[in-house]
Amino acid sequence: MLTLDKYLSGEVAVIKKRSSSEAHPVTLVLGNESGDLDSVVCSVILAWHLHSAEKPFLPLLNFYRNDLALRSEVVTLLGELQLSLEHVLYLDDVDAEVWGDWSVILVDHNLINVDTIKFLDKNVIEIYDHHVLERQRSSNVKIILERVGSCSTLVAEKIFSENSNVDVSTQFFLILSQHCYYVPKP
Ligand SMILES: [Mn+2]
Repeated sequence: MLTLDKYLSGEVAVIKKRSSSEAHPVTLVLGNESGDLDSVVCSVILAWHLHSAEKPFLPLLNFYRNDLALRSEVVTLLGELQLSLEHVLYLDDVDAEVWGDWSVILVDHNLINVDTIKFLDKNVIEIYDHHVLERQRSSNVKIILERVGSCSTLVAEKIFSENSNVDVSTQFFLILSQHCYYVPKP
């Protein structure tokens, strides 16, 4: 089993390189344009969880690479867990020609609103979200939408039910993300 650390530090760069040069389709896991901790964690961990050598998945962060530094809660948590997002995809990497037929899973939003990547909306196959539904339901798109405090709760439920061997730092990543958005009832 590929740990999250190994996936992010090695595997992601390999898939990225291969997929940019030839016809090697990838499924993208895309968070929302605020790029908050919930979106980043869901996109990174769900891509890691679904990835296999035969069917590659990559996280696509919905902002530019240089703007990661502005997301202090993401940077702090990555530092604590010694994880790097150097090799994942950002808006800088968008290539409409190569990505034209790539499938997309949306996390933490349910409609692509950013102009640069609007062409990907027709490729959405699955959605995990906790916001109000902005798109028409269709039989081609599987939608998991619950009005919970954070999308990472939905992703955590899926991952923990499908993999009982999630390593400790990945568990922390998921659990801390949920904690950031947990609003206690008054
Ligand atoms: Mn969220």
